[in-house]
Amino acid sequence: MTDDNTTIPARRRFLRRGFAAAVGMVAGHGARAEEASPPGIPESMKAPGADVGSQTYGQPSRFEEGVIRNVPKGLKQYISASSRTPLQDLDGILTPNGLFYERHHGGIPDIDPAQHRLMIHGLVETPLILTMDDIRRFPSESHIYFLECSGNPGFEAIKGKTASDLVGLVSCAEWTGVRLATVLREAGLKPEAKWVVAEGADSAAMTRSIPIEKCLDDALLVYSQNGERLRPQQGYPLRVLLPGYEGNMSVKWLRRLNVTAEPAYSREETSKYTDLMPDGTARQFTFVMEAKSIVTRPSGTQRITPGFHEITGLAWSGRGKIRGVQVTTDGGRTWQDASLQEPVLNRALTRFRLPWTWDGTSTTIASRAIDETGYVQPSFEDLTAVRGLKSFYHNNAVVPWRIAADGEVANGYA
Ligand SMILES: Nc1nc2c(c(=O)[nH]1)N[C@H]1C(S)=C(S)[C@@H](COP(=O)(O)O)O[C@H]1N2
Ligand SMILES: [Mo]
Repeated sequence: MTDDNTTIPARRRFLRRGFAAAVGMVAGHGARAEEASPPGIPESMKAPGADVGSQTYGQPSRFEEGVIRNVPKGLKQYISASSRTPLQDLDGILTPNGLFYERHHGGIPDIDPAQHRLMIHGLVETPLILTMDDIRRFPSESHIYFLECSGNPGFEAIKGKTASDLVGLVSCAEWTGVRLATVLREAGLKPEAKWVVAEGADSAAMTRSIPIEKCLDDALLVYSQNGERLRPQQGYPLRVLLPGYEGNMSVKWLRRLNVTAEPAYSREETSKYTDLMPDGTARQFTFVMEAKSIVTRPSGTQRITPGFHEITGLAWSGRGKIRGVQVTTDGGRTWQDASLQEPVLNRALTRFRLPWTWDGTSTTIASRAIDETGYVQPSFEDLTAVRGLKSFYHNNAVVPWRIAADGEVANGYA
């Protein structure tokens, strides 16, 4: 291979010189960058690379070290804390395990699976205490589902800067485990059984009541996520996964299932995770996460230049599949259908895309999701007209991004 500039058309030569000069200004390595650029031979081709197994558990490229979970400032207390998925940096629909959002109320416990037990008792014929080996002997299933915290974001928290600040408490994974129904049938449900109260083995003793219909439908006891065992942050070695329901009910570090006739009325279903309405009453047991979407690119703090851009983002619904996503590029005057990436899965994140040419004038872009029930994601005005401003949970409003004439993208609410 030769590095003969005379064979390159004049225009490309100009671009190469321009690029090298720009790099040179920043890094002072213009000449070396130019040598490494095609058709030159980069250093990576001149000597063998790192050995196999140099990372026995693989890590992303060192150049991706900025793609990390976002821990809200001011909430950085380990007892009750959260971290958000960097949605604006990810492609596709699956969240890598190291970037899956975290929300925990009592720190992350360190549990030895050999010591861990799951007790099933209450309104059952045969109370059971199961080891992790017992649980893995049941027939298993794998499904791709999203998980979303119902405080994503709270009603007052729409002032965030990035897509992650605004709705980073949602992620999506392939979950493997056993149907909760299978394990409950093994214990034998008594006819009065109406609720199953799940309890976590963390210092928060997170306790949530799950209606029996959900337990006998698609509820899972999960031990693996994206092919490997759950991470400690996600409930290792065992968690509940309730597809489409608010994340809080998917109890992590699961140690107990108490089958009851009544809900437990625990802290997380009375003082928290209820929705105060304008008339002073509260909605309780608001389980399902309604349809929602967000444009992840271009999105807050990014900067675009005039010309072609693919608008892309994520949509999801706790009620089933996404039927469509509409995108506005003119502040809501007109809406166009985005294309949906196959497969469009039940209660999973769905990737949407719309080709767009930005003319360089300031505007606002946004997406709205429509799910298979026909429900349309509301604007914040429409949502608060019904729900008022005293609510905290279940804000599924449209997220607008304002694009300034200089290409800076910012939160359209702020
Ligand atoms: N035992 C236990 N389970 C829990 C929690 C907890 O603090 N303790 N947090 C809940 C909340 S509020 C959410 S949103 C999800 C978060 O799951 P993740 O951290 O795997 O994303 O777990 C739920 N399950
Ligand atoms: Mo949550």
